[in-house]
Amino acid sequence: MAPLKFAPEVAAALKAGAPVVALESTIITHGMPWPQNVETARAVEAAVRAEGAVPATMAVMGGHIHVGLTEAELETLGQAKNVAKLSRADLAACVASGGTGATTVAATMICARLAGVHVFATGGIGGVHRGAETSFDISADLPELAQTAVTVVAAGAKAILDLPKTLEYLETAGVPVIAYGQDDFPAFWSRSSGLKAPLRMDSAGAIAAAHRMRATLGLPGGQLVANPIPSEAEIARAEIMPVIETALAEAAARGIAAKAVTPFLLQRIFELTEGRSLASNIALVLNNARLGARIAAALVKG
Ligand code: PSU
Ligand code: MN
Repeated sequence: MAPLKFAPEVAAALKAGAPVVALESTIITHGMPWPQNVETARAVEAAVRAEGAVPATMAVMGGHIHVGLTEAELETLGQAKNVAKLSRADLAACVASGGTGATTVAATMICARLAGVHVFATGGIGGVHRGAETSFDISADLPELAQTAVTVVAAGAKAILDLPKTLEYLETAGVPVIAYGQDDFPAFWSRSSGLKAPLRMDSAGAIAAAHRMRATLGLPGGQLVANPIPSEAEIARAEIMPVIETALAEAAARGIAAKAVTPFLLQRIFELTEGRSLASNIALVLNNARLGARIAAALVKG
C-alpha cells in the first residue's frame, strides 16, 4: 500500500464520489515568493471549493504522501527553505527517507493517480527547454502526461521553453493537447503562443467525456488542457519576451542546469517584472482551479 495520508475532507469526498481536484506544491515552494505563495495556495483551494469540488494539495512529509494539507502544513511548506523539488525520479527516495518535498506536475500526477483523483489544476507545466538539442533538458512532466491518466489543467507553458518542440514532443508521446475555448495554444502570461493547439474544446463536459473515453479505449496517459489566462490579467508577448531573454541569458552565463533551471528562470522573471508577472500568475492559477473543478464535477456525473 502506498503511504498516503488523506486530509479528512478529501477522504470523505472520494468515498462519496464527490469531485476532487489535485493541486501541486512545487508552485508554492519553487514557483512563487513568500507570502504570496501561501496566500495563492489558499485562494486556489477556495476557488476549487467555490465550484463545489474539494482541493487536494499534494506534498511529501514525514514518510507520507499527503493528499490534502492543513492550513498549518501549507504555511510551514510555504515558509520552509531548501524543500526538495520532487519529480518522478525523486518521489520514492524522499518518501522512503522521511524527507520533506514539494511535488512537481509529474509527481503530483503520480500522487493523484495513487489517491484516485483524476483532475489536477496548476499554473504552467514543464516542457522542452530551448537548446534541448544540446542540453537534453526535457521536463519529466511530458513523459508523465504520456503515462499517467490524469487530466492536467494549465495555462499552457511559459515561453522560457521551446513551445514548438514541446508540442511536437506531446504529439509524439500521444498526449492530447486541448486548448480551452480558443484555437491557439496559450503561453502562460499571454493568451496566445502564436501556435495552434492540436485540439480545441469549449466545455468541461467535452473534456470529461474525452478523459473517460481514453480509459474505455485502454489508452494510458492523461490529457493536457491549456486554459488561456483571463484577458484582463494578460501580459502581452512583446512585453514579456525581452524579460524571458534576459533570464535565459543569465541562466546560461551562470551555468544553471538540471532541476535548478526552471526555478531559477521563474525567480528571475518575478524579480525583473517587479511583481507584474506574479499578479498574472495568480490570476491564471485561479482560473485553472475553477476549470479543473468544473471538469472534476463533470467526470463524477458520468
Ligand atoms: N512552470 C511554471 N511554474 C511552475 C513550474 C513550471 O510556469 O511552478 C514548476 C512545476 O512544478 C513543474 C516544474 O512541474 O516546475 C517543472 O520543472 P522541470 O522543468 O525541472 O521539470
Ligand atoms: Mn529540466
